[in-house]
Amino acid sequence: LHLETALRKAIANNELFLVYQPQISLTDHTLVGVEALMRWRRPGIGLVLPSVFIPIAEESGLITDIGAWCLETACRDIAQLQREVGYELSVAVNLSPNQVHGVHFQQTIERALSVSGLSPSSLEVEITEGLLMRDSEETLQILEGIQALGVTTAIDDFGTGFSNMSYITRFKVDRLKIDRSFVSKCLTDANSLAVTTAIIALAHSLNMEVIAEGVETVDQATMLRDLECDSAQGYLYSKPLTLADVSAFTRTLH
Ligand code: G
Ligand code: G
Ligand code: MN
Ligand code: NA
Repeated sequence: LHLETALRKAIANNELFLVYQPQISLTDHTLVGVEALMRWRRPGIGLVLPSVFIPIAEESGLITDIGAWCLETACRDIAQLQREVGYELSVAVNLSPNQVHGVHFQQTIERALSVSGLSPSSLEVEITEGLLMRDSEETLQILEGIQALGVTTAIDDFGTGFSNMSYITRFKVDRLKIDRSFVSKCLTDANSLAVTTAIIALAHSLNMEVIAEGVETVDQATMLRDLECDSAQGYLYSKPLTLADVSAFTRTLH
């Protein structure tokens, strides 16, 4: 409850901020996008990670306001970054299941796009398999509503959720994100390599893009490129950065 009270004040007090992790094309090594990751700097305490405060935000209902703040901030920041770098890179925002099912979710997305001026095609929302599995009809309608705006969807941590993939034949996902638990072992564990290979084949056979998460070594990146994975993110390229540092990062790639 103590933490919930503090979190309630965090938005108004500007204690929340976003960092952005670069996503790199495995074919031409350009920066294709960034994933927005939330952080909370608590006065007198220090940095609090989302694994700690997102569950509290979900249980308390604060996720609606925090999620709206995140969407709007990410869209404004990336619209500014696009003006600076002069090309269209995308931003991926993580969604909580409760946020998607909250009232006015579609308006929240529309508002973030309109106040920022960001092109809808530059916004990607990351959802979990769990969201697609529960009360599917309503969920699919909400997601199709935001896709109709031009926003794209990605399934986060793909391969770690439930094994029922029937949703994939019902809903046109734009991108799969291979969970880093497979990526980190794809050179040392035959089963992880088999799963990684299968996810890439599944994505491409359904006309989806595929990105590998948690790429830490050149050998992993080379393997993923050979498997025709489209893009990658991970400490090999960059940890999550402030907006100013992303801008500087783009100048190091050529
Ligand atoms: O960067 P990091 O270790 O902090 O992120 C951990 C996890 O927290 C991410 O995998 C992501 O699922 C979740 N997360 C980060 N930012 C957000 C956010 O803005 N909204 C939601 N719902 N989850 C987030
Ligand atoms: O949304 P998601 O759960 O995928 O968030 C990504 C998380 O993974 C963040 O917490 C981020 O800091 C972390 N991360 C990003 N790149 C790497 C990496 O190369 N290795 C490891 N171990 N963690 C990473
Ligand atoms: Mn994510
Ligand atoms: Na993930």
